[in-house]
Amino acid sequence: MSIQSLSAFGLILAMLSSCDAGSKLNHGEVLKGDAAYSHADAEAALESQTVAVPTSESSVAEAPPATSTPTEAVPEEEEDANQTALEPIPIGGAYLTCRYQDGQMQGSETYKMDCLVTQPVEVSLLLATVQFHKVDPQGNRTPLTILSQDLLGLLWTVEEKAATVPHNRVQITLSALGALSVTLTTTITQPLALTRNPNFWLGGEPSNTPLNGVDEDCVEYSNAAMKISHQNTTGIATGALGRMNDIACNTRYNFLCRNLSAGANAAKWMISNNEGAFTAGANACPQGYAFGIPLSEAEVREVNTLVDRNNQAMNIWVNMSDRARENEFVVLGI
Ligand SMILES: [Ca+2]
Ligand SMILES: [Ca+2]
Repeated sequence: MSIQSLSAFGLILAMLSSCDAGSKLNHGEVLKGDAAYSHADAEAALESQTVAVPTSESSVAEAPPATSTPTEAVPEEEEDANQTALEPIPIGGAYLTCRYQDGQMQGSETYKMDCLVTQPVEVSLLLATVQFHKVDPQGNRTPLTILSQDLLGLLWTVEEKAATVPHNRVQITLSALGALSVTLTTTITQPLALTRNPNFWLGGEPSNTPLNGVDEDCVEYSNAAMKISHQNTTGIATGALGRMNDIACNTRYNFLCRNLSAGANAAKWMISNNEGAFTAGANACPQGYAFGIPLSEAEVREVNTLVDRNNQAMNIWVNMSDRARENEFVVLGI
């Protein structure tokens, strides 16, 4: 059978037959904005990219961390003699990569990412139903909106609401004939970089004012009393919602924690009991919560209400920094 003429049904059969039923594959590569690839990228992303090929949509499985290199994972007969360093590595099955679009404004209600399904053969998806989901750490799935799709390039632009941005797993489910389906899961490895929204920052911030040679690369969040103190100290007024300031990452604060389950009975936001430097945020929050940051205007109002319960001037850490690249503030996924 000609692989190039496979329908969506054939694609799914091809996927399922490319591995033992119920088995788990580990593949990975980085989706570049210009669709260029390299072996180095693929190997760098390998540990965090997973592909799960369940036997039905209701039995989505998560692959374990990769333990082999892409080269080792390639069956001999599927290696492509024409492959170059700029092409995806053929690995015997499809896999998903997603990347947030650049230049998105902090405080947007929705955020966009580009997702690519990569596979070593050209197939048609014209008959398939396609669904995208964001997956939280408990496995709860929230559907994403498909804004555009390129079925020949297997490239989709999808959109999510701000509340699911902290979750960094994305799934695509391809279904055909109402029966067979394949779900591919990926973990977003590139953080969401945001265009700074001045309404969310204290007046004159971020300033990156180095102290003793240490840059200000992590973001503190002020309550109302601290905001007034900042205004009095600097003489620069702050807008109604502005609470953020960049400060040295080794400062010690408590952490903002976000509830990981949408719709849970527990509070959506809380402040950690323990304090620490910014890098301690990954382990600072109790079970069911993770180091977070308000992403929409509505969430900023929620967090302002939380921190303003304390009448004493105080700051807490929120999960944003420009440590990797000066003045590029990014949100790390959970
Ligand atoms: Ca900085
Ligand atoms: Ca500052």
